[in-house]
Amino acid sequence: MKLVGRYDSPYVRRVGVALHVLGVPFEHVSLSPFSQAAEFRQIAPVGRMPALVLDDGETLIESAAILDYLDEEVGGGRALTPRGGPDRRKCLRILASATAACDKAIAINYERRRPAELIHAGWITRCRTQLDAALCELENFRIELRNEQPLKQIEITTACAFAYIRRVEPEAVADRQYSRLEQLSVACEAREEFKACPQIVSMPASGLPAG
Ligand SMILES: N[C@@H](CCC(=O)N[C@@H](CS)C(=O)NCC(=O)O)C(=O)O
Repeated sequence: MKLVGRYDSPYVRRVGVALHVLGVPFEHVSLSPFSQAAEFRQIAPVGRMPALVLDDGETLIESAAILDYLDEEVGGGRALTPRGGPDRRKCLRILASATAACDKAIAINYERRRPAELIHAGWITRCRTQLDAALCELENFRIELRNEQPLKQIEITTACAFAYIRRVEPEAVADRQYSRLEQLSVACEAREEFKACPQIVSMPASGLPAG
């Protein structure tokens, strides 16, 4: 199994951490859909990371679909997302806030890559308002990770989102206003599964950050 994409994408990182938590062996192919677009699209023509290439050659895209596949493979007892009922709805609601926060931070990040005269300040403001709302929701979900508690998808995705936002939009999480998210992030980043999937901050030859 091959995970294609760079860990500076919160979507790739959450799949990488999940694979480690589940103990599924995989090869990490750290390709960028930006600076290595041609090579990347030979594996996943849509050109978005992550992609998961299974041993029989089937290629999955979209992190939620990949995580769903992994949960199904390992079975109900080990799945990182509850399989049904109110617990599943609550989990999916939290994941929706976390991925919304990522989507908005990414939109801001991409907007800032445009030539200065083309940057739409009003669009950035709109996305920032949505990003702040998603972060507030996440903070109010009161997600905790105690010492012996196994990592599940709620903690994985929320911590990956928080780390990404802190890197690309640091002022959105300044002043320690999200103290519970800060604590969760510290607890998650200390786990071996997170350390195995470090965010890469190096700048590829294109001058564009990869994620
Ligand atoms: N909803 C998708 C989002 C994936 C996504 O936005 N990936 C970004 C990097 S963080 C990407 O590949 N961007 C390149 C592009 O869209 O052209 C998922 O969860 O997999």
